[in-house]
Amino acid sequence: TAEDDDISLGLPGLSLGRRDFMKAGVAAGAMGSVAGCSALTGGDGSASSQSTPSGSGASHTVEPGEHDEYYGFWSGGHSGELRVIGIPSMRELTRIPVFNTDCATGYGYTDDTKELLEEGGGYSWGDNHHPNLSETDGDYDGEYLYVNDKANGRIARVNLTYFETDAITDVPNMQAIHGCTVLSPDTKYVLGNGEFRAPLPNDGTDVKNPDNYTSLFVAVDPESMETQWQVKVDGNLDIVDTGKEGRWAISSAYNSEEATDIQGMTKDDRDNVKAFDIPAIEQAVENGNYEEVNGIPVVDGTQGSSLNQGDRPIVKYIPTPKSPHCVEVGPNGDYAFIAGKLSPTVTMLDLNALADSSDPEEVVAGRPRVGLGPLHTTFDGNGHAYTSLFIDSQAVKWDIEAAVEAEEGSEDPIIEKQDVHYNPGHIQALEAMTTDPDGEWLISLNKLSKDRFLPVGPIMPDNDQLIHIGQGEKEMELVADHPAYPEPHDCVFAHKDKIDAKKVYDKSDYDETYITEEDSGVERTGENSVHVKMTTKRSEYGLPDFTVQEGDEVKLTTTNIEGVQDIIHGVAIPEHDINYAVAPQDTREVTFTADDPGVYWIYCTFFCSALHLEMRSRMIVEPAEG
Ligand code: K7E
Ligand code: RUQ
Ligand code: CUA
Repeated sequence: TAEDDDISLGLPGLSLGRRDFMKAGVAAGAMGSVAGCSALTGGDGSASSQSTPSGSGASHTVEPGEHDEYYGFWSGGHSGELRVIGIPSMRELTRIPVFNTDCATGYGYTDDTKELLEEGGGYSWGDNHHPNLSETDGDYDGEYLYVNDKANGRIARVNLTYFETDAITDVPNMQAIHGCTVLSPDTKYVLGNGEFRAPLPNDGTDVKNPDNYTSLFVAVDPESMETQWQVKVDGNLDIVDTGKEGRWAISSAYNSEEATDIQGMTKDDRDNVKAFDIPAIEQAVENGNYEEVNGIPVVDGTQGSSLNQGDRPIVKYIPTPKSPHCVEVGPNGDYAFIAGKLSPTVTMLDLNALADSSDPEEVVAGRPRVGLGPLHTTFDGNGHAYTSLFIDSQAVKWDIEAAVEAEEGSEDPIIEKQDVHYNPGHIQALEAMTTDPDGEWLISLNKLSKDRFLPVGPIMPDNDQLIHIGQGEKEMELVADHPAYPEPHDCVFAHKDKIDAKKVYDKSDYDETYITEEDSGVERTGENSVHVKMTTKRSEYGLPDFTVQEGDEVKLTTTNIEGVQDIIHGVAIPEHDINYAVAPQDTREVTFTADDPGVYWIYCTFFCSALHLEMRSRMIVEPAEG
């Protein structure tokens, strides 16, 4: 845009074209930059046009008793959990606690889940943003889901057989992991972007000089969940996606200025997207070209590094308009799409040209002007890209090949714009991250719902909107609003046939701990410790009562011996902060201290039969002698 057509928003370097100015209020407010700027938009800061199309046609109704076609896995942001939502109905099917504790299931209360959280860093919360499904041959294999914790630099794995978190890795040397993806096509690694620059190691030496801070890129083994290697780079890494052939991981990045405040971070006109050459990095590690920090090989991928000077740099730095946000690689793997955030464009990188080109500008295949505040892009598999516009509050559909043909900055590739409500972050179409997206439905994860729902106090839900995109050339149609508790960032979808959820636990997973009705009993294991074993079934515990001594450490093992789907029993112990679920054929243990003499009625929290209320056991804690 021409200089004189720009109006400064008070941030060094952040300016918008005059005709876009009236739309800018919300973004300005959200970026915390211009006090009082929302007055310019007429008070509430809403974006300009927010009529809901009344057109009907696409139905997302799933009749009672019918199933959805797709699983949607939503990150829960700083709630720490994942949510599973059926598409197209948008019905919430379940939640999967990951970095949080959950009293509905007992996650974080039973010994195994307590240990998982403890060994995974010992924090009580996390901020999950980017859920990723494991892939085989570029398609979802239904085994695992991997998700980052932005807050504490962690990556967790969810087992999709049991819909249960089974591993959390607290990655050394990294404070915040923001971008997270799996390396296509066969999930060789789970990759994470360290967003916050910090001293390496961050142990209190040299804390004052930000020049010595660094941002890391990490590879974690998807099976062992162990950290394999890290690469240090210049600038702050943001989001990452990979090509389809296992060679390139493309990370957006901001703050090439390496400043510590917002003015400094947005000073320059350009930032550098990083293209990580995975086999070249592996080679460097193999050759011993690394420094070991806290047990992890850290390879130097900064611009000045000798590993970046030869014919095959381990990291290529590609200039893009300042502070880009997302990177998504299209279904055929030809292009990476980098949303401009502060630039109204999406930069397309030609991944096929990346290996041979020495001039970074050569790999820019297209740069359409899509609108204000582009954050994320998704794909329908029919040659279209859909980009979310945070400031314009729109989803814009555009033609990928037309954008390659068009001049940089051209609006010609744009096919259609759909208003969303309001201010979208991620946008995801069905199976868009595979080599064969399904089209049909699009979700716009809007950060603000404002007037779309009944007011529920000052903290309103987000608004995830379902948009029909059909196959081919159909117009986009807004079909449903869906309130979401704070705060989903991203979602990923798998066709129901790709997920094989178990209906009961597999007893062999619990060989050593599984107990039968005959095993039910109390065993004194030490002067101050007892092991209580009891089964659960409709509608009784294996022990009607048991007695322990004041001060005993009680280990309580419970097996649900039911073989029937969806018959869950709970084990709640009043005044001991214990409550957990035991699914059919599952075994769980809790360990606690019986500190207070008295009688405690253990009861079942899951409604399991007509006599559910009577499902009770009695823990008797006898006072210590003397
Ligand atoms: Cu754009 Cu964490 Cu994917 Cu949020 S990030 S919106
Ligand atoms: S009672 S089935 Cu909980 Cu008061 Cu209800
Ligand atoms: Cu068992 Cu209710």
